Amino acid sequence: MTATQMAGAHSTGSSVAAERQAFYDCIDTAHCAPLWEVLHGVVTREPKTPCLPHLWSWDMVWPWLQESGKLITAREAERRVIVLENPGLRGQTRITHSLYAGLQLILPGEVAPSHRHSQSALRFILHGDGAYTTVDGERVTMHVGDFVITPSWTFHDHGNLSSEPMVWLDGLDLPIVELLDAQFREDGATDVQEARGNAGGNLARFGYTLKPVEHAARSRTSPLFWYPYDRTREALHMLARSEEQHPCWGFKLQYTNPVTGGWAMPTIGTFMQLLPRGFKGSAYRATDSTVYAVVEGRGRCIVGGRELVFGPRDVFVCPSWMPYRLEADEDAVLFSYSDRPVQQALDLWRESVSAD
Ligand code: 1HN
Repeated sequence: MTATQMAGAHSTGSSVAAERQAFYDCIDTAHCAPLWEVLHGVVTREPKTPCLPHLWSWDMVWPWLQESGKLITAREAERRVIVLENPGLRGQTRITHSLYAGLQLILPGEVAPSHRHSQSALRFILHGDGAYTTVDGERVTMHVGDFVITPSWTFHDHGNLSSEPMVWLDGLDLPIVELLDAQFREDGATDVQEARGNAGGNLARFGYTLKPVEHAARSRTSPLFWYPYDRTREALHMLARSEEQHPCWGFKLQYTNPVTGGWAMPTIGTFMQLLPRGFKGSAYRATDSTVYAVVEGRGRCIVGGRELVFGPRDVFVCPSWMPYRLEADEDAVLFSYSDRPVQQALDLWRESVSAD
């Protein structure tokens, strides 16, 4: 007997509902479901993200990072990180629907042991000076404002040979790789990789709009994996002297793979922008939820009826398609990252200016 026959042949209004429910219950037992009950919930007019705007202030998290340094060693934790969880995505280890963010502390003398995984990672240095990361045997010493890439499936360990704590923002494509069920991980043979050459070598090979003649790309990720802040800052200030500012984002540059001109990372777009003192940006929105980290200066992000007041080392997030405005009280430099390369590769990315 079919579900319809079970519910009876003569239908009144309420029996239609009962008939339908009986049908749904019947097909449910075989892992089937009626699309028409959910269609408008899954194909929405506009993005319907659970991601909420939020700011994590440095003044709030820094004491907690220091406390975490007393509770567990970097080696014991493997990575001593306080995850920044979006308030709309609690328990999901992510700052936007598609990306992860965390603040990692490494104390003087500590080692975060070598491993590799399919997830790509970025480090953006917020505090301290002189800790290193080694990526597939190449070591770089990191400074505030530097952007460093750990490409997918490359061994990486971190160490702090300086005399002060170092904190950086980790950005990973964890939720994207999880969505695709493509995750692998492996421990290194030793905790600390033997370093060959130095970061100067990486910069010399790829950091001057030149490349070694024998270079053949092995992955989509930029072969340049260290973008020192002094150069990025200089580029922004030179741009500000020679170009008109954009009404929404001031002066904004994206980090590129110097060999292809494409994104520095295949899954994560990375940017640095300068908002001149007194800047009052027009409203902007785009489909890539964006994570901002403040390098210099103070200002505000007006988003979702809230005012996120920012200063150095604060991290804040603007959700997909929600209009926001940026303002600066003093020259402000903001690093940001999002899933824009993925959306553009799939012809999904949209933006609109003055969306108020
Ligand atoms: C990871 O490998 C690091 O290598 C940091 O420093 C954060 C978060 C989730 C998964 C792997 C690192 C991470 C991570």
